[in-house]
Amino acid sequence: MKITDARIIVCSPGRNFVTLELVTEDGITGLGDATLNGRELAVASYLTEHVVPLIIGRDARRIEDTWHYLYKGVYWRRGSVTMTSIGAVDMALWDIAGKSANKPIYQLLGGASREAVRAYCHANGATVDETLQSIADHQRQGYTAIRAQCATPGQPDTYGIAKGGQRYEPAERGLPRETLWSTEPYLQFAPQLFERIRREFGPGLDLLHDVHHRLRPIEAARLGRSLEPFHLFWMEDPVTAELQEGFRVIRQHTTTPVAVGEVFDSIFDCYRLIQEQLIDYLRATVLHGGGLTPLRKMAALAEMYHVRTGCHGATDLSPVTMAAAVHFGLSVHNFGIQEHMPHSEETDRVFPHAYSYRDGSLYPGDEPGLGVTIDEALAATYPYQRAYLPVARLGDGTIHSW
Ligand code: GCO
Ligand code: MG
Repeated sequence: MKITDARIIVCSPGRNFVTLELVTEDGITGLGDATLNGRELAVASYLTEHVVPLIIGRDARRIEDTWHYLYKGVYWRRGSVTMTSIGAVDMALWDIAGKSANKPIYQLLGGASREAVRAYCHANGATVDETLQSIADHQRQGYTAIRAQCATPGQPDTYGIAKGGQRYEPAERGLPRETLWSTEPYLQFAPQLFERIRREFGPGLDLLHDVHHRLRPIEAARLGRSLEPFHLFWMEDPVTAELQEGFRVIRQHTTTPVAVGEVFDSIFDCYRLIQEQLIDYLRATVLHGGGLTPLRKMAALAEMYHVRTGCHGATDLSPVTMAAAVHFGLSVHNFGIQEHMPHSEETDRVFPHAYSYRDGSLYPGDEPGLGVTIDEALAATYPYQRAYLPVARLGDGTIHSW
């Protein structure tokens, strides 16, 4: 089953997406998400200039071989642009495999290990009261696991807070916005926030929190310890993900569970963290982790160490990645939870999909393959618009991790 055509579709229905469409000689199409937030055109060009010429004429059924051909063949291995490109090809090949077998992809991955893919949502607010309100609203929508973020008093630009009642979307059109970050007020405020949340909502609700790579190891250890009375489901990205030793410092001081991995691009980012039992949840995602093929291997290693999955699921991953994550989460034994940040209506109209949300969980639907299509005519009405994630500075002007 030869690949005869490959097209890259760049569109911006509310935010930018890059999509790879592969076509086989018998007319089956496969979709892969290729979106790398803030660096979209680098991936589009990598695919167009360097990957498409390599995959035309290849057998679409040779998923494992194609993955290694693109990974080992590049010589300059890894890096987010390379791995996002390989992830897009891998996803599209699995989509084709599912369609040619006339089965949803989870049926090719060992079948369902559970009835549904439990999802967590985002509740955020400029004040504690707004955050409490947002949690209550999401509980009414059926979520039983909720990520809570709140602006630290005096820091309106705190990570994760939506502006003026809009839905939260970190990338903004134009050049990057500069935000202000101050660690000490945050460390004092976070336990107060979770103390209020537990008081209002009781012990039953699963609570998550994203630190977004902002702390030094000993600061993260202090945060984890101060949050222990409120028994979080996880504390996410407490230190920068590349500082693996930092997780050892955190572990020495606190039992608050730790999640990391949304910026990981291979098993080499996480095998030590897993084997040394320094993390509890692996958040690598199908796309930026290089596709379903390597993500299943990461999950298999994690399973041996009782580390569970928790795939990144922000809106900068298109519905194609979200579908792949739902199929993966339904099938993999050590699934933990799936992030669910619903896409805008514009995005959902461009990418009609079979997966759906109901009562706190995601379901893949019965369509063969990933179960996502792209309305290309509609996509063409939303041309790419340059957008960046914000950057952060400390009060004295020093650049900090955003
Ligand atoms: C999350 C993430 C996102 C990232 C975004 C960057 O946990 O959902 O931290 O909100 O900021 O994906 O592109
Ligand atoms: Mg995060």
